[in-house]
Amino acid sequence: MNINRSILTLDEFTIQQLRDFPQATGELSSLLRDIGLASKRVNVEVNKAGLVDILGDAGTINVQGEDVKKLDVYANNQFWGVLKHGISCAGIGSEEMDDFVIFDDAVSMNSKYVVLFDPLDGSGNIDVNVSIGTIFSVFRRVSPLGTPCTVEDFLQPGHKQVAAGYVIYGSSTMLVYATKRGVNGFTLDPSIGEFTLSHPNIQCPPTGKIYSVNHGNFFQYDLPVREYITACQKKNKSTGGPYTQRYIGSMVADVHRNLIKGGIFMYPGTTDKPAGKLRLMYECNPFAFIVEKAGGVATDGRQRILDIMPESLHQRTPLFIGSKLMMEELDSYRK
Ligand code: P6P
Repeated sequence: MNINRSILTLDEFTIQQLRDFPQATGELSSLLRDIGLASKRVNVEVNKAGLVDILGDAGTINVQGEDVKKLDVYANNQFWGVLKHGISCAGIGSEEMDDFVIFDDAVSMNSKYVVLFDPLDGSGNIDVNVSIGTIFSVFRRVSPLGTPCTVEDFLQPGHKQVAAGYVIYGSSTMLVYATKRGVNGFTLDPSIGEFTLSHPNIQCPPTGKIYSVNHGNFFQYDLPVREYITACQKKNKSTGGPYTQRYIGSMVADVHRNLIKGGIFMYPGTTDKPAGKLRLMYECNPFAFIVEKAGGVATDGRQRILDIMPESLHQRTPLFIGSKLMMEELDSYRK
């Protein structure tokens, strides 16, 4: 009997990957399924955020100095819970928590991975019903199994990531993750409550017509960035300009669109904030890993994002990420 397996769920896909690589222990597959479960729980609350008293500020201020909204806290706790009670994670780092958290039970201390995440990025958009997202990054720990995880397990350069991904809570809910084997996208099918493989082997188009940047900071960007942005607005037979400017103000939504359609997303440093706004460990590193695995490029304006040696959990970096040829065009303004 020919069993139809054209539409694999996330669980079936990760288990299939396990069958294809028998030497794998299954911990990473299990970790990705745990993240999928937490995402489904967050999705339920995000979808009804406008209906219950979960909106509004939780009254606390997070380490970024931003008002924390209740949904942020709820999302943070969902990922914390599944990762702590799974079999794959020795500890977590989160945008919502000042320091990393060690899982000190025996099973967790014997787990191979640590996870960094932004539980609900773009949370300022929650109240106005704009797409928001979760971003996660997975490292193999460098400290000995059987001992508590250490800060060195988290502060690894991005090219050491084992997996990275994001969930976008938008017109549909999608989970996209990358491993060394490639980038795959799963769309939540509410009829069965499962993420189903909808975007196998995602490739970032080598060029595109979309540039994403906050024009309000234009005069604070350095000259090469200002010259490139200006060029994006001009007719140009060789590059197909003028381009279209699209900027939602929610990183997951902006980068996801450019990953699928082609484009460039920029959050440059400014005169006020030379390091930019976006965080390296749980925003820029995961997206840089994903976009590079899909054939794109990600830099801080000088070096690969994935080559940056981290110094602290919440450090920021300028970010330029997207289609290879558009990134090369941007670089030509720096030379
Ligand atoms: P700005 C959301 O707060 C966020 O961290 C990213 O999701 C988004 O890309 C960026 O900030 C938007 O920042 O300064 O342009 O409003």
